[in-house]
This record gives sequence, structure tokens and C-alpha cells, in this order.
Amino acid sequence: MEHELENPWTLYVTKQRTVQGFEKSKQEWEDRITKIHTFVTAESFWSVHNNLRSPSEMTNDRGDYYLFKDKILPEWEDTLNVGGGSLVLNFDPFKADEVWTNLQMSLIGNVFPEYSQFVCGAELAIRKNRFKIAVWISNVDSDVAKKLSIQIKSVIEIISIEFRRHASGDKIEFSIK
Ligand code: M7G
Repeated sequence: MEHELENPWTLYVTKQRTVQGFEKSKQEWEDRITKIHTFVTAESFWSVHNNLRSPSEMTNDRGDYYLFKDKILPEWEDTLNVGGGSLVLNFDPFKADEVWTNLQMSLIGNVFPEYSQFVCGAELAIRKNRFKIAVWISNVDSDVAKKLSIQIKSVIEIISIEFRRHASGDKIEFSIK
């Protein structure tokens, strides 16, 4: 018997920018996003996951994966992302594979049920010699974002979590060690 997920989740990849140096519109961003698959069962998630290269095998690449709830696009402009932000996980780079796998597993497995309604998706950005892993959340109070961060930190081996609203540039709203 297959295990149905609480929510369908969709995995996307992005194509890299062809032109550097100026802000891209929503349409241009959407043109860079390609949908890989929508998962409704844990088994279908694993069958795709097991066939993708892990972050540690992509250290010379550049690209992004987004695993988002089915009805939410991985873009700041989506209604559920407006006012929201990213909980950016800070971790030992040698643990990138397990952090990314465990984060995806805990989201699709609904490990944070009190906060799952505020979770929009997860992002893995691969840049030369650097990874960024983040959870995108909707427009919630700092306090809710902090409580979710503490739960994430209790199940995933990370060093700290920082919260940045999409619209606030690089400003850190809080950091939890
Ligand atoms: P990147 O390659 O992710 O940047 O591109 P990095 O190398 O600094 O990590 C970042 C650029 O992608 C932004 O400056 C935007 O032009 C575009 N971009 C990224 N996201 C997540 C969005 C989005 O949600 N909406 C729009 N319109 N553009 C985005």
C-alpha cells in the first residue's frame, strides 16, 4: 500500500539566468522554473529523489531545486509568499545531503503539524562551492517563525537558522542558534 501525503508537493528546477545584472520580472522568473513532478505519495517522492544527484555531487554546478506545496509557486509574488520569507538553514557543508533529504522528508511527512499551514516550500540553491537550503513560509509573526525554527532545529542537524522576509533584502529578522 502506498502512503498518501497530507498535501501534494511539486518539485521544480530552475534554469540559470542568461543575462546578469538586472532585476527580473515575475514572467521572466516563471520562464526559468521547470516542473519535474507532483508527488501525492511518499513512494513517488522517493522514486524521484533516489534518481536525482545529491548536493555533494553537484558542487561544480549552479542551479536550484524547489519542493513546494502543490498550489504555491516558488516565487515571492505568489499570494501565499507575499509578506513571508525564508528560514535559511546554516549547516556544516559536508552534511548538505542529509540536511536537504531530512528537510524534504520532514515537510512531506508533516513532522511540524502545528506549523505546516505556514510552510510554503523548501529551496536548495547550488552555487559554486556553496549551498543554500531554506524553508519558505507565509506572512506570519516573528514569534510563529521562531517556534517553527526551533522545531526544525530539533529534528535536523544544523548550526543555526536565520529568518529573512522576501521583501526586506538581506535584513535578518532573527537568528536562532
Ligand atoms: P539567483 O541565480 O537565484 O541569484 O537569481 P544568486 O546567484 O544571488 O543566488 C536571483 C535572481 O533570480 C533574482 O535577482 C531575481 O531576478 C530572480 N528571482 C529569484 N526568485 C526566487 C524570484 C522570484 O520569486 N520572483 C522573481 N520575479 N524573480 C526571482
